[in-house]
Amino acid sequence: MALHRSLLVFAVVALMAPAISSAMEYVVGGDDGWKLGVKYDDWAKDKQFIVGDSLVFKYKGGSHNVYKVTGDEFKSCTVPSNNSLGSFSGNDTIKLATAGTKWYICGVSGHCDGGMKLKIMVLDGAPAPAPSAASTLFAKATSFHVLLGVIFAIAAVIIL
Ligand SMILES: [Cu+2]
Repeated sequence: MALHRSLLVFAVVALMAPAISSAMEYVVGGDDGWKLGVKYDDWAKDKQFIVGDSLVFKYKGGSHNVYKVTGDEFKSCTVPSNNSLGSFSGNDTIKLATAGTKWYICGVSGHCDGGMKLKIMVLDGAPAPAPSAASTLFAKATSFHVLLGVIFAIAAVIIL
């Protein structure tokens, strides 16, 4: 009986572990990447960014860039005189180190006004339980862990 219970516990842990321990890496804009003509509000709205996650800005090198800006600079599309993010390669990874609202824009003339601006909210620690928690959990779980969890759950049910 103790063995069966431990199998169930293992199944639950296998399903939940990725959501607890794995930092996520988000490609900004998904398959579209970082370019003109993408609604980044829409892309960001169903995502929960947690401290330790990363954003990856993908674009054709030289065509765009990424500046981390303040809320005011975001609103007015003001490009700061120096870029805290360093160089631009077209595959720029930015680690979300602190909680709070973060703003990013493209510094190429006209691009921010053209929609290349991203505003996200970064949360401290694991997300609070919410109606969408199950879908978030599922999205965060790798298929390997899901498979592992399902196998152990089925095994536990058969044995019991
Ligand atoms: Cu641009």
